Amino acid sequence: MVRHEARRSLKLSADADRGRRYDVRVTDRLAFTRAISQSIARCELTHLARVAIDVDAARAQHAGYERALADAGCRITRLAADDDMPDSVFIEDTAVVFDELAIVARPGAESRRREVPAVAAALAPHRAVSAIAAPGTLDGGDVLVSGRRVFVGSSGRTNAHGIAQLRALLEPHGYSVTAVPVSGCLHLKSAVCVVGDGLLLINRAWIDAAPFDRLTLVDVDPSEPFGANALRIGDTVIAPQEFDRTAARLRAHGLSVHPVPASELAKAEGGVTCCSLILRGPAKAGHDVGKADTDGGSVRL
Ligand code: CIR
Repeated sequence: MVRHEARRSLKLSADADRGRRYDVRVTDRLAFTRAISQSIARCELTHLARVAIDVDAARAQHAGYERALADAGCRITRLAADDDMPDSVFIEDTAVVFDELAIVARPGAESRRREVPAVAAALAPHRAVSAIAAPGTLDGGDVLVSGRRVFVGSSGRTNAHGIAQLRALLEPHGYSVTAVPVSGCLHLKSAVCVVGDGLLLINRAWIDAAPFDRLTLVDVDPSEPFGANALRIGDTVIAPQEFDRTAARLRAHGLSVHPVPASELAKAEGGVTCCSLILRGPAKAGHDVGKADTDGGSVRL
């Protein structure tokens, strides 16, 4: 199957009825997403004032995001959530996945630690799973990977123990781990994200660019400070449609930008990287993590 045909079939799959299983297609990426909790109004907030979130609008935008993931070649599994997980949709923070292993995080916000077990269970069929342990804390939003270089934010959510544990897990696999102080924003990836091979999108007002030597930096438009959070999948960069000036800068670098509406979850301090965990490599043949989406299980789109 040629690639555009694979993408088309994936899109059709994503548009199919919820809960309907589809055949394993030609794809080299899995994306785990998680449902938006009915209790998202009680989400953690650090830098923003609380404003009302329209849950239906947020879910519609999230569905559009999942379609963008499918268009980029991902096979999607959406995990279920519950009222005791207001921030469940921000699945990125619960784990970091490498080709060699998955590392289950220990989120810095205590309210978010109950999100972790279901994610660990979903990843277990695909990777050897290690975990950050107390007193370590680590949010996946603080971990940026560029080739074998891993940058980890030292932030309000990720502490020195978490960083040391991450380093100990990754160095045997040939990764370098560099700690980067984060103070002006929630996570490292609020301020800087990978958008291409050796190419970062950055808001230098929020992060010191010095650690990112030997990488090419694209600056966000100064009027769009939240624009640095973009999700690169293969040749596509999924980015909030609200930040069209920054998108123009990415396109000027030859990148293909897929804009998605992301304004509702932005009120919960979430961006586009936060809403998925992307794994390279096909699922194990015959493996099935799909189930109902209302009982703590998951549903494949
Ligand atoms: C939180 O504060 O944990 C959530 N309200 C937002 C998390 C966003 N996640 C991310 O940037 N990786």
